Amino acid sequence: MTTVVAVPDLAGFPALGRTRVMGVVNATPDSFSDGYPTADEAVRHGLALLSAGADLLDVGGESTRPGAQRVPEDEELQRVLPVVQGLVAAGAVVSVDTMRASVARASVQAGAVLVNDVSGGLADPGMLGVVAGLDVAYIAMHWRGHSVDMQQRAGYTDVVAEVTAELAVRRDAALAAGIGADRLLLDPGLGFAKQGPHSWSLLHGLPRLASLGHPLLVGASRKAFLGDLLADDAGTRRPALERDAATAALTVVIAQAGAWAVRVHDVGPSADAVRVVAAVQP
Ligand code: PMM
Repeated sequence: MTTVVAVPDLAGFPALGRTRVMGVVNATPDSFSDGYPTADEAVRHGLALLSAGADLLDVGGESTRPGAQRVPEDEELQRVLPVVQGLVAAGAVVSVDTMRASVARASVQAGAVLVNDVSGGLADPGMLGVVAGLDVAYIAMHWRGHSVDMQQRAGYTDVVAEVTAELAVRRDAALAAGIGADRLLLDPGLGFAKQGPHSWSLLHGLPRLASLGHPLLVGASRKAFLGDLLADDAGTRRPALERDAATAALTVVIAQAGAWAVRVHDVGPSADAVRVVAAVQP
């Protein structure tokens, strides 16, 4: 049987002895699998994810699906802030999914306790310093460029070694900017400048990424590599909304590797899965 690795702690979050489940709240009209364009709809969806067992909610106002164009800053703020405020008021632990320091700052002022930056501080030169000053947890994801052309950057000789090395550079930048080592999470960025085989290799290589010494967050939910794996006999990709069982299966794999959190759209099955994995521990 696979050995289950202990889940590392993160300052400001009580130890649960299991992988956490982060529910995705896309306050967007154009994310790849869902999206809640009004604040009311997004808050309602977040509350449903909490009822389904989410430990925390990740609110984003800018789609990062392959090919996506950037959203103007004021629009991102308008999308995200009322949702962060509504969910914080309802007692949720809220993370903000943004590449912009201004959105991170405003969201933390509205009660968010985690900044999820898919660019690992590369998109906005002000991000790392702002987060350091806010004294909240920070997720640095592996990223090679904006979504509009990121898949052209999916060239690797040894994807696990290269992603580990590139994340080590982002870790060093975050620490140098003053983000506490016990506040920093790392994320391999499945599907971001990655072809399907790269994402599978990274899932296999999670222990190597964990050797960087920081808790890991992994977002596999509904991603294209699952659609390819589950394609029908004619080769048609399984649609995004029909990838949730495979996502839950991956939650088991990711939790067994000792990740701090999985980021998922369909929370219930993953909330069960992380508890099952924890119960199997010796
Ligand atoms: N994936 C998406 C968005 N944000 N953040 C982190 N840290 N890791 C991810 O893998 C990740 C992310 C894309 O999914 P979505 O468009 O459904 O939110």
